[in-house]
Amino acid sequence: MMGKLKVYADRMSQPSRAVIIFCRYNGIDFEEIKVDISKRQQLSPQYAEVNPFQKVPAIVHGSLKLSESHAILVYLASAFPGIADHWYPTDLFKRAKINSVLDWHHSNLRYGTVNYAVNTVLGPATGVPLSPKAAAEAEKVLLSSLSKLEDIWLNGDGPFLLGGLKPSIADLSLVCEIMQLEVLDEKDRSRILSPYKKVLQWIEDTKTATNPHFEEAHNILYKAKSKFEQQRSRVAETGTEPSNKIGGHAKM
Ligand SMILES: N[C@@H](CCC(=O)N[C@@H](CS)C(=O)NCC(=O)O)C(=O)O
Repeated sequence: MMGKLKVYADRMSQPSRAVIIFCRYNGIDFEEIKVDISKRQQLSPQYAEVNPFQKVPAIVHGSLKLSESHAILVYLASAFPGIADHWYPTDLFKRAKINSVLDWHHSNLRYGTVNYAVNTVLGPATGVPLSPKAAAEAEKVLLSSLSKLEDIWLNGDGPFLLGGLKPSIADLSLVCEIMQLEVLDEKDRSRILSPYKKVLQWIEDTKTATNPHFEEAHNILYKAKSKFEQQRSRVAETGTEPSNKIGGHAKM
Protein backbone atom coordinates (compact mmCIF):
# COMPACT_ATOMS: atom_id res chain seq x y z
CA MET A 1 0.00 0.00 0.00
CA MET A 2 1.19 3.52 -0.83
CA GLY A 3 2.06 5.65 2.19
CA LYS A 4 0.48 9.07 2.60
CA LEU A 5 1.58 11.59 -0.02
CA LYS A 6 4.27 13.96 1.24
CA VAL A 7 4.55 17.41 -0.32
CA TYR A 8 7.76 19.33 0.33
CA ALA A 9 7.02 22.98 -0.20
CA ASP A 10 7.56 26.60 0.75
CA ARG A 11 4.42 28.66 0.16
CA MET A 12 6.53 31.66 -0.90
CA SER A 13 7.33 29.54 -3.96
CA GLN A 14 4.80 29.77 -6.76
CA PRO A 15 5.11 26.16 -8.02
CA SER A 16 4.78 24.95 -4.41
CA ARG A 17 1.51 26.84 -4.06
CA ALA A 18 0.12 25.33 -7.26
CA VAL A 19 0.74 21.80 -5.95
CA ILE A 20 -0.75 22.59 -2.53
CA ILE A 21 -3.87 24.19 -4.02
CA PHE A 22 -4.34 21.21 -6.36
CA CYS A 23 -4.13 18.75 -3.44
CA ARG A 24 -6.44 20.76 -1.22
CA TYR A 25 -9.03 21.43 -3.92
CA ASN A 26 -9.14 17.77 -4.90
CA GLY A 27 -9.31 16.44 -1.34
CA ILE A 28 -6.01 14.56 -1.67
CA ASP A 29 -4.83 13.40 1.73
CA PHE A 30 -1.28 14.72 2.09
CA GLU A 31 1.29 15.88 4.55
CA GLU A 32 2.84 19.28 3.83
CA ILE A 33 6.46 19.46 4.87
CA LYS A 34 7.87 22.96 4.93
CA VAL A 35 11.25 23.41 3.31
CA ASP A 36 12.03 26.96 4.37
CA ILE A 37 13.94 28.66 1.56
CA SER A 38 14.68 31.66 3.81
CA LYS A 39 16.61 29.24 6.05
CA ARG A 40 18.17 27.52 3.01
CA GLN A 41 16.64 24.22 4.07
CA GLN A 42 16.43 23.17 0.40
CA LEU A 43 20.22 22.89 0.48
CA SER A 44 20.34 20.44 3.41
CA PRO A 45 21.70 16.92 2.83
CA GLN A 46 18.41 15.50 4.16
CA TYR A 47 16.42 17.35 1.52
CA ALA A 48 18.91 16.35 -1.20
CA GLU A 49 17.74 12.78 -0.48
CA VAL A 50 14.23 13.84 -1.48
CA ASN A 51 15.17 16.12 -4.35
CA PRO A 52 18.79 16.11 -5.53
CA PHE A 53 18.09 19.32 -7.49
CA GLN A 54 17.42 21.02 -4.11
CA LYS A 55 14.40 23.02 -5.24
CA VAL A 56 10.79 23.04 -4.07
CA PRO A 57 8.30 21.58 -4.59
CA ALA A 58 8.93 17.85 -4.52
CA ILE A 59 6.75 14.90 -3.53
CA VAL A 60 7.25 11.46 -2.12
CA HIS A 61 4.53 8.90 -2.77
CA GLY A 62 5.41 5.33 -1.89
CA SER A 63 8.74 4.65 -3.57
CA LEU A 64 8.29 7.58 -5.99
CA LYS A 65 10.31 10.73 -5.41
CA LEU A 66 9.38 13.44 -7.86
CA SER A 67 10.50 17.00 -8.52
CA GLU A 68 9.26 19.62 -11.03
CA SER A 69 5.82 21.04 -10.31
CA HIS A 70 4.41 20.31 -13.77
CA ALA A 71 5.41 16.65 -13.58
CA ILE A 72 4.00 16.53 -10.04
CA LEU A 73 0.66 18.01 -11.12
CA VAL A 74 0.42 15.59 -14.05
CA TYR A 75 1.18 12.68 -11.71
CA LEU A 76 -1.33 13.74 -9.06
CA ALA A 77 -4.08 14.35 -11.63
CA SER A 78 -3.45 10.89 -13.10
CA ALA A 79 -2.70 8.81 -10.00
CA PHE A 80 -5.44 9.83 -7.58
CA PRO A 81 -8.99 8.57 -8.14
CA GLY A 82 -11.89 10.91 -8.67
CA ILE A 83 -9.96 13.94 -10.00
CA ALA A 84 -12.27 15.75 -12.44
CA ASP A 85 -11.21 15.35 -16.07
CA HIS A 86 -10.85 19.10 -16.71
CA TRP A 87 -7.64 19.24 -14.63
CA TYR A 88 -5.73 17.04 -17.09
CA PRO A 89 -8.12 15.71 -19.73
CA THR A 90 -7.92 12.11 -20.93
CA ASP A 91 -8.56 13.41 -24.47
CA LEU A 92 -5.10 13.16 -26.03
CA PHE A 93 -5.36 16.32 -28.12
CA LYS A 94 -6.46 18.40 -25.12
CA ARG A 95 -3.74 16.83 -22.97
CA ALA A 96 -1.10 17.55 -25.61
CA LYS A 97 -2.12 21.22 -25.74
CA ILE A 98 -1.92 21.48 -21.95
CA ASN A 99 1.58 19.98 -22.06
CA SER A 100 2.45 22.56 -24.69
CA VAL A 101 1.37 25.44 -22.41
CA LEU A 102 3.29 23.92 -19.49
CA ASP A 103 6.50 23.59 -21.52
CA TRP A 104 6.11 27.14 -22.83
CA HIS A 105 5.65 28.43 -19.28
CA HIS A 106 9.18 27.56 -18.09
CA SER A 107 11.22 29.70 -20.46
CA ASN A 108 8.68 32.47 -21.01
CA LEU A 109 6.21 33.47 -18.30
CA ARG A 110 8.21 31.94 -15.43
CA TYR A 111 11.52 33.24 -16.70
CA GLY A 112 10.15 36.79 -17.03
CA THR A 113 8.24 36.79 -13.73
CA VAL A 114 10.99 35.34 -11.54
CA ASN A 115 13.74 37.51 -12.96
CA TYR A 116 11.66 40.68 -12.85
CA ALA A 117 10.59 40.10 -9.23
CA VAL A 118 14.12 39.18 -8.10
CA ASN A 119 15.74 42.16 -9.81
CA THR A 120 13.21 44.76 -8.66
CA VAL A 121 12.04 43.63 -5.21
CA LEU A 122 13.04 40.22 -3.92
CA GLY A 123 16.77 40.66 -4.57
CA PRO A 124 17.87 42.55 -1.41
CA ALA A 125 15.61 40.37 0.72
CA THR A 126 17.38 37.32 -0.67
CA GLY A 127 20.94 38.64 -0.53
CA VAL A 128 21.13 39.45 -4.26
CA PRO A 129 21.67 43.08 -5.37
CA LEU A 130 18.99 44.68 -7.52
CA SER A 131 19.87 44.99 -11.18
CA PRO A 132 17.91 47.53 -13.23
CA LYS A 133 19.52 46.12 -16.40
CA ALA A 134 18.47 42.54 -15.64
CA ALA A 135 15.02 43.83 -14.59
CA ALA A 136 14.60 45.62 -17.94
CA GLU A 137 15.54 42.44 -19.82
CA ALA A 138 13.18 40.34 -17.69
CA GLU A 139 10.40 42.86 -18.24
CA LYS A 140 10.68 42.38 -22.00
CA VAL A 141 10.25 38.62 -21.61
CA LEU A 142 7.42 39.12 -19.13
CA LEU A 143 5.50 41.56 -21.35
CA SER A 144 5.97 39.38 -24.40
CA SER A 145 4.73 36.35 -22.40
CA LEU A 146 1.68 38.25 -21.15
CA SER A 147 0.80 39.28 -24.67
CA LYS A 148 1.15 35.68 -25.90
CA LEU A 149 -1.13 34.61 -23.06
CA GLU A 150 -3.66 37.28 -23.97
CA ASP A 151 -3.60 36.73 -27.73
CA ILE A 152 -2.89 33.01 -28.08
CA TRP A 153 -3.39 30.87 -24.98
CA LEU A 154 -6.49 32.76 -23.80
CA ASN A 155 -7.94 33.13 -27.27
CA GLY A 156 -10.63 30.47 -26.87
CA ASP A 157 -14.33 30.51 -26.08
CA GLY A 158 -14.13 29.59 -22.39
CA PRO A 159 -12.63 31.66 -19.56
CA PHE A 160 -9.59 29.40 -19.09
CA LEU A 161 -6.49 28.56 -21.14
CA LEU A 162 -7.10 26.83 -24.49
CA GLY A 163 -10.77 27.80 -24.30
CA GLY A 164 -11.43 25.61 -21.25
CA LEU A 165 -14.70 25.99 -19.38
CA LYS A 166 -13.01 24.83 -16.20
CA PRO A 167 -9.38 25.17 -15.06
CA SER A 168 -6.62 22.71 -15.91
CA ILE A 169 -3.31 22.19 -14.16
CA ALA A 170 -1.86 24.75 -16.60
CA ASP A 171 -4.27 27.46 -15.38
CA LEU A 172 -3.27 26.76 -11.81
CA SER A 173 0.45 26.71 -12.53
CA LEU A 174 0.53 29.89 -14.61
CA VAL A 175 -1.79 31.92 -12.38
CA CYS A 176 0.29 31.02 -9.30
CA GLU A 177 3.30 32.27 -11.24
CA ILE A 178 1.74 35.64 -12.06
CA MET A 179 0.63 36.01 -8.44
CA GLN A 180 4.31 36.39 -7.51
CA LEU A 181 4.02 39.91 -8.99
CA GLU A 182 1.99 40.82 -5.89
CA VAL A 183 5.30 41.69 -4.19
CA LEU A 184 6.03 44.49 -6.68
CA ASP A 185 5.48 48.14 -6.12
CA GLU A 186 1.80 48.62 -7.07
CA LYS A 187 2.64 51.09 -9.83
CA ASP A 188 4.96 48.55 -11.50
CA ARG A 189 2.46 45.74 -11.07
CA SER A 190 -0.31 47.80 -12.56
CA ARG A 191 1.87 49.11 -15.43
CA ILE A 192 2.80 45.54 -16.33
CA LEU A 193 -0.56 43.80 -15.91
CA SER A 194 -3.25 46.40 -16.62
CA PRO A 195 -2.99 46.29 -20.46
CA TYR A 196 -3.85 42.58 -20.41
CA LYS A 197 -7.57 42.54 -19.70
CA LYS A 198 -8.12 38.86 -20.51
CA VAL A 199 -5.19 37.87 -18.32
CA LEU A 200 -6.62 39.90 -15.41
CA GLN A 201 -10.05 38.32 -15.82
CA TRP A 202 -8.52 34.84 -16.08
CA ILE A 203 -6.59 35.36 -12.82
CA GLU A 204 -9.88 36.25 -11.10
CA ASP A 205 -11.69 33.29 -12.69
CA THR A 206 -8.97 30.87 -11.57
CA LYS A 207 -9.07 32.26 -8.04
CA THR A 208 -12.86 31.95 -7.90
CA ALA A 209 -12.78 28.42 -9.31
CA THR A 210 -10.26 27.22 -6.70
CA ASN A 211 -11.19 29.20 -3.59
CA PRO A 212 -10.98 29.08 -0.61
CA HIS A 213 -7.83 27.04 -1.25
CA PHE A 214 -6.28 29.59 -3.60
CA GLU A 215 -6.42 32.49 -1.13
CA GLU A 216 -5.43 30.28 1.78
CA ALA A 217 -2.25 29.20 -0.04
CA HIS A 218 -1.48 32.82 -0.99
CA ASN A 219 -1.83 34.32 2.51
CA ILE A 220 1.92 34.18 3.04
CA LEU A 221 2.46 36.15 -0.17
CA TYR A 222 -0.07 38.80 0.86
CA LYS A 223 1.78 39.17 4.17
CA ALA A 224 5.09 39.53 2.32
CA LYS A 225 3.43 42.09 0.02
CA SER A 226 2.38 44.27 2.95
CA LYS A 227 5.84 43.94 4.53
CA PHE A 228 7.45 45.10 1.28
CA GLU A 229 4.96 47.99 1.07
CA GLN A 230 5.88 49.08 4.60
CA GLN A 231 9.57 48.88 3.72
CA ARG A 232 9.02 51.02 0.64
CA SER A 233 7.17 53.70 2.59
CA ARG A 234 9.90 53.69 5.26
CA VAL A 235 12.56 54.12 2.57
CA ALA A 236 10.51 56.95 1.00
CA GLU A 237 10.15 58.69 4.39
CA THR A 238 13.65 58.22 5.76
CA GLY A 239 15.78 57.53 2.71
CA THR A 240 17.30 54.50 4.50
CA GLU A 241 17.49 51.01 3.08
CA PRO A 242 15.38 48.27 4.73
CA SER A 243 17.14 45.95 7.15
CA ASN A 244 14.54 43.20 7.68
CA LYS A 245 14.65 40.30 5.29
CA ILE A 246 12.02 38.13 3.72
CA GLY A 247 13.08 34.97 1.97
CA GLY A 248 16.50 33.35 1.58
CA HIS A 249 19.39 33.17 -0.85
CA ALA A 250 17.25 31.62 -3.48
CA LYS A 251 15.07 32.32 -6.43
CA MET A 252 11.35 32.31 -5.74
N1 LIG B 1 10.81 24.17 -12.55
C1 LIG B 1 10.71 23.96 -11.13
C2 LIG B 1 11.12 25.23 -10.43
C3 LIG B 1 11.48 24.99 -8.99
C4 LIG B 1 12.10 26.21 -8.36
O1 LIG B 1 12.81 27.00 -9.01
N2 LIG B 1 11.84 26.40 -7.08
C5 LIG B 1 12.40 27.52 -6.38
C6 LIG B 1 11.32 28.19 -5.55
S1 LIG B 1 10.08 28.88 -6.59
C7 LIG B 1 13.48 27.01 -5.43
O2 LIG B 1 13.35 25.95 -4.85
N3 LIG B 1 14.55 27.78 -5.26
C8 LIG B 1 15.57 27.43 -4.36
C9 LIG B 1 16.95 27.65 -4.90
O3 LIG B 1 17.06 28.10 -6.07
O4 LIG B 1 17.90 27.39 -4.18
C10 LIG B 1 9.28 23.57 -10.76
O5 LIG B 1 8.36 23.92 -11.52
O6 LIG B 1 9.08 22.89 -9.75
